[in-house]
Amino acid sequence: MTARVLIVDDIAANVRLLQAKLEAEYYETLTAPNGRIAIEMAIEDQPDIILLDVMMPEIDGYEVCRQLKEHAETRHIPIILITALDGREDRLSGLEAGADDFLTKPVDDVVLMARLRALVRLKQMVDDLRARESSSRRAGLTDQAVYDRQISATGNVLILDDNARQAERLMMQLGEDHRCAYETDPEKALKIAAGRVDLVVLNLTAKAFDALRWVAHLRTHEATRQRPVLAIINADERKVMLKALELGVNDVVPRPVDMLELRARARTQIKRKRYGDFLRNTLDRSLELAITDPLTHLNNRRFLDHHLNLAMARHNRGAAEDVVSVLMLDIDHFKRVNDTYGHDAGDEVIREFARRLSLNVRAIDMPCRFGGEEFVVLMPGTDQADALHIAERVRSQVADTPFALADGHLLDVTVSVGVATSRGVGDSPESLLKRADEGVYEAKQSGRNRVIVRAAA
Ligand code: GH3
Ligand code: MG
Repeated sequence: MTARVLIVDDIAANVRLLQAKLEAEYYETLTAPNGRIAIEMAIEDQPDIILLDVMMPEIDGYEVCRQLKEHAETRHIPIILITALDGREDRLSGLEAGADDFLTKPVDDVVLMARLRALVRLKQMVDDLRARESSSRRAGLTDQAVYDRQISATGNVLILDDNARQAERLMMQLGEDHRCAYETDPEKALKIAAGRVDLVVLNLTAKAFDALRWVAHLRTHEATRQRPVLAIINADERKVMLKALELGVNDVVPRPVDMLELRARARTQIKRKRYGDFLRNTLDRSLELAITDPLTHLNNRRFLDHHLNLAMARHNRGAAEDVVSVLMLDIDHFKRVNDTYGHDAGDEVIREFARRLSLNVRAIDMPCRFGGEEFVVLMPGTDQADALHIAERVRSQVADTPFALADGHLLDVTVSVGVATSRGVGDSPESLLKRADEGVYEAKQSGRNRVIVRAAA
């Protein structure tokens, strides 16, 4: 798994050193000698990760970080700040500025690579979601205000620790920013983590249970796979730390826990999760819009095509009970409704027609708006006799009760229906729909308000 890394440092020797290390691991590198150029390059070149030195003339690393995180085009790019050893204040300022991680000088190669791998994985997930989001953004669906509210919100934090006293201390500190709960029983914690939890703070030094195994469990279950985990480790247990990162722990804090650092890291993790949630939500919404007709809330033609293809492929594989029928329905003399009562009245009739159609087909049937005043019902596992029966029921439910318009008019509406049933091997969705359409045509020709079956030729 490779990625493009932008290295930002004003000292050329530092740049070359990092560049050599990264290229040896097959990362692609870009370099910038100062903050101003780094920001330009981040916007222009869209690197996957930014390695940013704190100490630089003009604009320092914090300010670069802040600006990158404010910019819509760069805020999704993970930033690793490189600070001086023991630069506790540096690290806190960096995390406050929105940095995703930090490393201390001299940079430990193994730690650098482990952090890079973790961030590249995350970046790929975010990219994937962003690509889909951009199509909904074009459709005007995402709302910056909603986004800002979501990512700045406080979160639900679950603390798992066998040491109740430490857990209470963590609760008090994290409780300033978030809603917290703690658990000492790993089994119970797994169950809670499947619920509305934004972050798990895990004591990896716990003696009463195997914390690494617990992480492995969390990562194998669908409901908890995505939960961010912030682990508390012993500073000198480097192997455990690497194992934890490898298993999917998102971040670590060494003991004794610096509470300010913990709070800052928790905030970063929760923000990141909110961002993912936000992208997923807009994605679901745009998906729904893509297959729904806005006037009737029935599914649209795209949805029909997809499911008709699936249903016919199933029937073509040979099982007789997988037979498929379709109804094609076209409202009679609909143009007259528009011409006489106006287009809005026409819309009302279409909506009421859709409502009656939905009420009179079965749960397994899929009523869709095919276009204008034309509808198709896809009926999986339905033979011709049943399809005919349902078509007749719909026809009479439309014809027998007048449509009441909002302005008080009562309209007599009728519909012509064509019915077609799949023949198995050799039959296609196009040809099935064509036969149903021919049925509609014949119904219109022979006086409308009737159902015509197009039997297999
Ligand atoms: P027929 O019985 O032969 O089907 O006659 P018809 O008048 O129903 O058929 P025609 O195809 O001549 O006219 C359909 C009309 O439906 C034309 C179009 O303007 C109107 N229409 C299509 N979509 C909508 C819509 O969403 N709202 C409204 N109000 N009218 C629509
Ligand atoms: Mg019509």
